[in-house]
Amino acid sequence: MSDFLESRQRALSDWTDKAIDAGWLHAQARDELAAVVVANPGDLFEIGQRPLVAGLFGGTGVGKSTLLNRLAREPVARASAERPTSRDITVYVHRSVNVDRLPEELPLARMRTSLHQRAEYRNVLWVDMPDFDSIESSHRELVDLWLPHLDVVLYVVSPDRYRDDRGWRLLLEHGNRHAWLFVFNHWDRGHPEQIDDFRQLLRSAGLDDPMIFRCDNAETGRDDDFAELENTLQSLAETSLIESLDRHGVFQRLDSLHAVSVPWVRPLEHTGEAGLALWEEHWRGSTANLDAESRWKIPAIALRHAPHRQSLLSRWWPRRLPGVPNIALPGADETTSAPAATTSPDASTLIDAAALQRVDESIERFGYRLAEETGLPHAAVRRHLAPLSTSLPGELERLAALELNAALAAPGSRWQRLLHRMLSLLALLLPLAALTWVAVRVIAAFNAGADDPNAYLGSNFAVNGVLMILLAWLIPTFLAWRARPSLERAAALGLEQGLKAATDRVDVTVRAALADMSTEAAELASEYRALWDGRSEPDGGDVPERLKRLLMRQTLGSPVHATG
Ligand SMILES: Nc1nc2c(ncn2[C@@H]2O[C@H](COP(=O)(O)OP(=O)(O)OP(=O)(O)O)[C@@H](O)[C@H]2O)c(=O)[nH]1
Ligand SMILES: [Mg+2]
Repeated sequence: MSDFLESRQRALSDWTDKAIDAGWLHAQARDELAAVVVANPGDLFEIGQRPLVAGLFGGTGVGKSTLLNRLAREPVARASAERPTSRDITVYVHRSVNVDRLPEELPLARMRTSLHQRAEYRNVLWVDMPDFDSIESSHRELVDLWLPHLDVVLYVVSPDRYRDDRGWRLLLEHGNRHAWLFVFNHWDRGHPEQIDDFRQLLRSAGLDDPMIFRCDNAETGRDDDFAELENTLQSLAETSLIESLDRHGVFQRLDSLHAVSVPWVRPLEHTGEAGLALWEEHWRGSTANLDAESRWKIPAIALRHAPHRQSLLSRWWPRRLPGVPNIALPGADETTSAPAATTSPDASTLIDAAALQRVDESIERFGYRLAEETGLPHAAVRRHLAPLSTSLPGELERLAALELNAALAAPGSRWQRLLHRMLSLLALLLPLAALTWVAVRVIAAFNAGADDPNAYLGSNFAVNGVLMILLAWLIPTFLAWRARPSLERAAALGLEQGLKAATDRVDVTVRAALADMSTEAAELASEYRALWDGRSEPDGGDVPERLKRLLMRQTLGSPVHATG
């Protein structure tokens, strides 16, 4: 059973390391886990049959060693009026029991072993401990080291010591890890009301019907419960009861591991929705600011991208609309990229260094808010969001440049571009037609002039002809010039679209990072839950009736697996 506990502890420790490395857990979690006492009686023996480990526990001078000597019927432990008397652990055990497998943390130098051959205690290993309330701190340390290894704690009190504070604290602290028997020593000086009072106290601690044995070790002849105590201990030393106690102890220790670790898992659950809702709200505010800060730059940047209007006469049939500058795309291969940029990409779009910094700061601020408002560990949040500050800038610049290039490559609406082309065509065809007509008239007049000199054309025709050709060119050219789509407006539109595309991309990327974070957290949480799968504490029905009286109430049907 303790191997099972050990493997669970190791698995939990691996999980903890993983969660710490991923930033989901603070580094102190390792220490918190290490501080959970998982030592148990099974650690003292080889796997298989083992005796019941019963320890005498109590304040100084309550008569623990005297009681052990009485049980052993021989002076195995030093008992005296000197305070404190016992400085070391006395182990009283049957010769047949192998106690070689002591855990490293138990100091062998501070243990005396007394072997016996008494058949009635064959299955009980007695441990006489020093006083827990000693002025000697080493006594308390020894008690703390041995206590987890006890199946049954015989809490020994005396008439003047049963309300002891420290003993009470230890009882509440370790209550659910052991079976408890209570010995009211010095009964020769005790009063029945004290027993009732003590019983009442134990009830309030969670033991409904505690077993209290009155013992008069001075053997003054007063009626006591020593024989009953002996019988009870011998009956508890049955293999099935020891196994049951063993199982109970292991589950209680698992419960402690669970109790210390379960709060770590809470932030891992439901990370998704809270994060998304907060991001939506946060990014709405950030885009509004970014928009307000960027919009005023549009006219100036657009003007830089629009070439100065060419003169009316410079071109009348552009193969390509004039002056479309290709913005170099960030990240594009130099050799394959579009013709060299007329301006640097940084200044060409609204996504300049300042805007990128704003975005970066906004994501960083969001990380802090997320951690603060949802309780998510900031280290984990940062691990998922931080890479965006390297991957996003290039991508945003590229997107903005792409949108601007696209807008500049096709300025104006389709109809506007068609009208411009038709007018440009007319500006070519109409003067040609006028010229042809004038030429035909000139040739015809020249032919007729051979017979009739009056047939030659006069200066009036010359003036009118020139005027007609001029008008045939001027009117459509002027209209085509007017109808030409504005590159400045196209640039402004492209800049706006670039800004929107960039902010949309930030939104999508952060959402993806949050989704990744959420998946990672959910996987960790489910790995944690899997650690406790198949673990169920014996409920009240599984604990033998004889043991129930000795166990603290809250340990039965503990809420351990409800949360696991
Ligand atoms: N009258 C009377 N004296 C007792 C009884 N039990 C123990 N004593 C005496 O109480 C004194 C202390 O007993 P110990 O057995 O040394 O007490 P302890 O609890 O082991 O003390 P530490 O080892 O110091 O923790 C001794 O002088 C015992 O003889 C009892 O039931 N009645
Ligand atoms: Mg003693």
